[in-house]
Order: sequence, then C-alpha cells, then structure tokens
Amino acid sequence: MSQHTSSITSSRLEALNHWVAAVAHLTRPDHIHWCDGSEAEAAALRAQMLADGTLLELNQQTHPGCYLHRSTPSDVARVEHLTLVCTRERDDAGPNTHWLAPDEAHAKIDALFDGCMRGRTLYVIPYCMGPIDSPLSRCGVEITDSPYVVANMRIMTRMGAPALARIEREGTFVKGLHSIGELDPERRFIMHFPEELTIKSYGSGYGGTALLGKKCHALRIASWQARQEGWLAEHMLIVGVEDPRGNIHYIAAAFPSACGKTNLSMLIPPEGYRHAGWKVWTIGDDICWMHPGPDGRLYAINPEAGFFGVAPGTDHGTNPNALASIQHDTIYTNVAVTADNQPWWEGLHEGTPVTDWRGRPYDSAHGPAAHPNSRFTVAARQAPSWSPMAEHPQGVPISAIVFGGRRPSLVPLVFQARDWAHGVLVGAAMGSETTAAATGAVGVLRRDSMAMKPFCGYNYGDYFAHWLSFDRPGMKLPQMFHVNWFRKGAGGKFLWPGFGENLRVLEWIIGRCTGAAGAQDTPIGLLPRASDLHSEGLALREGALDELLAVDLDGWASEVSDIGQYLDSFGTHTPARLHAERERIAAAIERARGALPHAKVAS
Ligand code: SAT
Ligand code: MN
Repeated sequence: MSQHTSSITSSRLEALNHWVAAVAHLTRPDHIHWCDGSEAEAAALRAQMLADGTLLELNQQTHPGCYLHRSTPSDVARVEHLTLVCTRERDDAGPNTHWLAPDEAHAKIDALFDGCMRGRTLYVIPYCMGPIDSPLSRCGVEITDSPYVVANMRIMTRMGAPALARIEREGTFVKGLHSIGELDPERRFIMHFPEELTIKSYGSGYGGTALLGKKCHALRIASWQARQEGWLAEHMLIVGVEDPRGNIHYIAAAFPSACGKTNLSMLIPPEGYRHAGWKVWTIGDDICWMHPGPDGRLYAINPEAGFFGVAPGTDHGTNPNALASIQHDTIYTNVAVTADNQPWWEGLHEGTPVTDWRGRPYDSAHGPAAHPNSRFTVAARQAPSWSPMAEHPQGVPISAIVFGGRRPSLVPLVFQARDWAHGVLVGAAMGSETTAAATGAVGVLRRDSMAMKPFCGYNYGDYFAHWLSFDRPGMKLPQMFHVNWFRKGAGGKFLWPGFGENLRVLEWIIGRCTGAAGAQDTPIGLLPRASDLHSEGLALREGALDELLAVDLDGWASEVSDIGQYLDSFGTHTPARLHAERERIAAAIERARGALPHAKVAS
C-alpha cells in the first residue's frame, strides 16, 4: 500500500493532509512518501541506504539483518542546550527547561526548514506510541527527510497503516517535523510546542533528537498531556519479577540515560534465584506511561516497540538478554567493527576492533573504538525476556516505583519512602552524575528529578504537584524506593556488583510491598538490615554491605539542605507539601544527630 501521492483521500485525515501540504510547501521536497510500515517498503529503503552509504552491511553470517550507521561525529548524543520548550508563558516551561516564545521559536526554526528538503524525499510516518489497540496509547505523525529515521521508527514504534487508521478514527495526533538539515551543530534545534502538540527538530540525525516518537513525543509532549489528563509519562523502565510461586510484581524504575535501565529491565537472576524459579520479564527499558485504573492502582504501558540501547558494556556477563536480542535484525549506530565485519564495542569480550566508530583504522590513541554513546536499535520482541503482557491494552499494575542515580557516595544501596509524599520528594531530590547520552561534561553530579531533567515538558514545580495529586482517596498507590547501584568504596571501586545481583534488592522491594520483608526506620526512610537482604551466594568485599546500608547523618544533613535550595529554585511552583516533607526529614536527621553525636545509623 505504498503511497507516492502527496495526500491520502479521507475527510477524517484533512488536518493531516493540510499539514503535510504546508510542510511540503515550506521544505520543497522532490518526493513525498507516505510510510505504510510494510516489509517491502523497509526493504526498498534499506537498499537505497546501502547504495548511498547511510547503512553499511555487517557480517550477514554472524549477524543476519544487521546494519551499521555512522553518524556525523558532531551528532552522537542529545544536545540539551538546543532542546527548547516553547510555551506561551515562560513560567509554564519553568527553570528546568530552555524556553523560547512560540512565535519567535517558529520563525527561527521555519527559516531553517525553508527549502531544506530540495533534492530529498519527505517521508510521512504515522505511528502509535503503545499497543495499537490500547486506550492508553497515543498517536503521532513524524515528517522527516531521513530514511534512517524511518527505519528506526519502524522498530521503535507501531508505524504505518494501522497507526494511520487509528489517527483517522481519533482525528488527533502529535505533529513532529524533522529534517537532518546540514547536520551542523550551529544550525540545530529541537523545539517543543506542547500547547500545539507540535515538535520541530532540525539539524540532527541522532536517536533522541530525530526519532520524534521517543523523548520528544513520549516524554516532553506526553508529560504535558499527562498532566492535563491525569496520568504520568515517565523516563522509566518497566520490569515484571516472577517469584517461585508464579506471582509477578511489576516495577517501574527511573534512572537517567545510560545508567542501566536496559540492563535492569532484562536482568538475568543469579544462579540460586534461577534454580529456585525466579524469572524476569521485560515490558520496557526507557519510557513508562501510567494511568490510574478503575481499582485505584496505576497501570503502565511501554509506549515503545523497540530498544534504543547503549552498546558499550553490553556483554554475556552484563546483559545476555540484550546481547541475544541484537544478533539479528538490528541497526547499530557508531559502534566499531572487527576484521570480519562484526559489530564491536568496549566491554564486548569477543572479537577485536579494526575499524573505529568513525570508520578510521582503530588506534587506541584516538580514544575508544565504539563511541561511548553508540547504540543498537532492535525490536523489543527479539528479547528472550520480552513479556507477553507488554502488548496488553490495559497495561500492567505497578507494585513499586523505584528512583535511582549514579551516586558514588552517601546514598545507600536501597531505601523505602514512608509514603507517597515522601516518595515524591525522594524522586524530586534525585541526583546523578552526567553520562555520554548528552553532549557536555561526563561525571558531574546534578539534580535530575525523576530522571526527567532533560525530558519534562513543563515546570518541575508543577510536575511535583502533579505527582502529589495522585495521593487521594480511592487510590492504591505503589510503594516508592530509591536505589544506588553506583556507590564506590575508598579505593574508588564499586561496592555493589550490580547487574543480575540487583534482583536481591528487587526481592526486598517486592517483600516490602507484600509485607514479607523487614526494615529499620531511619531519618531518611526505611532501610533493610543486612539480614533483611537475601545474601546467599553473594560475594562482597568485607564490610561492603555495612557501608552500603549505612546512613551518614552528617552527610545527609547537608544533602537535605542542598535539596531545600533546589526546591526553592522553582519558586512558588514548588508545592508546600514537598517543602514540609523535606523539613520533616531535616528535623528527623537533626534529632538523630543530637541523640548520637557524629554517629552513623549503622545496619
Ligand atoms: O535520548 S535518547 O533517547 O537517544 C537516549 C537517552 O538519552 O536515553
Ligand atoms: Mn532514556
């Protein structure tokens, strides 16, 4: 059903046709192609990209259906300072976003779009975020001049004819206009107009800035829609943990980009757990949309259909499920290749790189062989741990919400919030070291509330209030937790092994939800004692668990004071309840410090 016409005949699609015509008038493409999502269409685009070098074939014996894309070296990650939220009122966007007035923003970016598709094809990509038949899903249409974007959107979303049919039925959709432009960092913007449900992105071909269904739609625009409609659009993985009795608890967990969401969502249980019958089911690795259900629980869907995962570090030991998923039908971006043309990245124990991510002969003097933010794009159903519930139109009920960041010091392995308001504070106060997923310095500690700093489409103060609003009669809300896999000991080494062993922490979390696990009360929340964690078969350095479960009251006193300044930075938008919650904890810390001068509350 490939359409080479400039419009689709249906009166219900009038708004879409008008918009496509207006964009074509502005951008002047040579051709317009309406994507139907078919295999024939994908094959034709692939052939075209192989012919023009956009894609390179990888070893088809070892990696059937796998291709490599090398991006422009200056276009390998998100660019936060060029990512704008354009609301009529500046205050609605808040100090957490970069803001520009809508008129000025449109004028600025439309000048870049003017004539930019001359000599190119304009692709119209209708897509659905979420299972095609789910009432929780939302549709969009991306216009792009990049066939690489089309190929990735076909993996990452439900794209093509069924999405167009749903748009025709519903009449509403998010508009996303994208052009790679000249791929010039000086002529690059990613603009969001939440009031118009519109995205305009120019000058980048990188995933998070070019696959508009992902961060732009499913987080920035959707967070705005979610606030208006009473749900949550979050930067969270969704994982199902099945215990030996066959009960499955679903956990949603927020971590900043490149902090192991994909790994946690596909975790392989440690041997003892596997023998006992524990299983882990993947629902999503990056984005979670949660709606209150009729029973007052929060039900979550993964709006995506694929994984856009970080390649470096993915190996048999760290994420065998991801490694198994990406052996076939995968698009690799900016990885290195071996002499026999297999994809390679740092942390992969098999193979030797001969060509680096830029296509140069590999020389360690030039830095890593694969870019630290090199990625794989793969259909979620290729993961051995993919849950059949991921396609369920009602979503899965969430038992626990987990927040976590890279905190080399202070923050314990895990603690539970006392109640929802405390949990919202814990999420709001989240801090993490920056990673290679965005341009700029790596390893700098910054506040990243709910891991949404780069993705919240409106004022964080209002966002905190929206989170608090779920605490109302009739709701059966998840328990909330904070974890830290990244704590370092005196020698700078990680104290916790992470990866599969994280299941021990998830087991405690589930035990807290069901009432089976014990905890001790501390001023910062409820912590497991060492004896509350299942540690059989766990090899830790002497004293590491005590260090991981200790509460450094002096350190927390200054952390909580810093959190106060952070909350103040959102002015009157910060809910009074959040201030009160912070003050309650500050007072509890002071009381404990008074009782135990300079002491730590040890496990
Ligand atoms: O922004 S991307 O979606 O490309 C990756 C990330 O930062 O999570
Ligand atoms: Mn992400």
